[in-house]
Amino acid sequence: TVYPLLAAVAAYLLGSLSFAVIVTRVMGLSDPRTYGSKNPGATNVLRSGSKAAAVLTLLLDAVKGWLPVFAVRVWGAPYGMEEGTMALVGVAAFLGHLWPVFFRFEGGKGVATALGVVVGVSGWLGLAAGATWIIVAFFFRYSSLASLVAAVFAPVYYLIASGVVWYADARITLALGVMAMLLAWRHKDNIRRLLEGKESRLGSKSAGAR
Ligand code: NKO
Repeated sequence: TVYPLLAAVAAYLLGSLSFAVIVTRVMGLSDPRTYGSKNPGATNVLRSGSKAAAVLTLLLDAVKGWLPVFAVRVWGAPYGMEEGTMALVGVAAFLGHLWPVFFRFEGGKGVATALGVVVGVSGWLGLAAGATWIIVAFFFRYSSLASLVAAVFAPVYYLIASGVVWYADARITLALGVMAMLLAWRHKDNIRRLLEGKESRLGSKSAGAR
């Protein structure tokens, strides 16, 4: 049937809503693509000084990853959509965030949206990935490093818990792996700065990266 394809297109369009840009625009703050790391993401919005705008960006960018996965889980069955389509729409929303059709295909790094997708797959998995991010961020004070470590561990947690908490679905596993790899690739400048000791720390008053 054509339903999974329609759902994927809808998820991609939803993912294309770059909330870092939208939230800052609505709140009358400057465009995050013009300062700091230039990344339209919650971390860079935080560099504007507005915690409220950063939290709102994180929340909305996560919701757009979670909603399509959740919707397929709850309403998909009568249309023949299950795990495979959940994986598909999750990746579609993630790709929308990275390459948004509404913003000249210049999007973010996918951390918050991937978190939303992971929460949609399993609240426990989301909790584990989120806790990983928080622990790394707490000890090292680098948002990017925390994101990279959490992204590597998310598929690992999913596989470890399979057979214990659930049976790993190959398509969900693939979706997590693809998202983790694209997320890491989008952090290549961050990785270089981390290695050079030039990455900006969370809460630092410096202008940020670059
Ligand atoms: O501006 O380049 P920057 O320093 O801003 O930003 C680097 C940063 C970009 O990401 C963000 C979003 C911040 C979200 C914080 C809470 C995240 C909890 C993450 C769990 C990640 C799960 C990934 C699963 C992958 C399959 O990195």
